[in-house]
Amino acid sequence: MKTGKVRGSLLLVTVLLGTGACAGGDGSPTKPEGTVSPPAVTTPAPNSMAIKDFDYGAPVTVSPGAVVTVTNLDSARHTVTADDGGTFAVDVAGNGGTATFTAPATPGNYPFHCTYHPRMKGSLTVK
Ligand SMILES: [Cu+2]
Repeated sequence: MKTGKVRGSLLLVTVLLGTGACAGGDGSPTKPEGTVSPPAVTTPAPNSMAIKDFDYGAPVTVSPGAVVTVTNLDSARHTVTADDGGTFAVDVAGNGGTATFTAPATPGNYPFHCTYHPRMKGSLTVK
């Protein structure tokens, strides 16, 4: 008897919005349509980040003082701890646990890490 944890069916919507009128010339690769990739990494909602596979994902940009929601999709517990030690620090339980912290009021770039897994590095931009 299995209790499947069915989550993440709303992840598909964000993916579809990514290909629009990109007039840039940065050479971003275009995925062929019809290729169904697993819902592994998606763009998180504003003021939120998701930890998955011991990875914080893309750098997150928030407004000064914003409340940032962290979701931990791993089974292991993680933290989001500012490298300076005091600006912000939050402990996030595994298996879909969430926590929030308040972004710094001063614009800037704030690198952070996981205290349990020091090789985990992330970056928060406040502007
Ligand atoms: Cu960790």
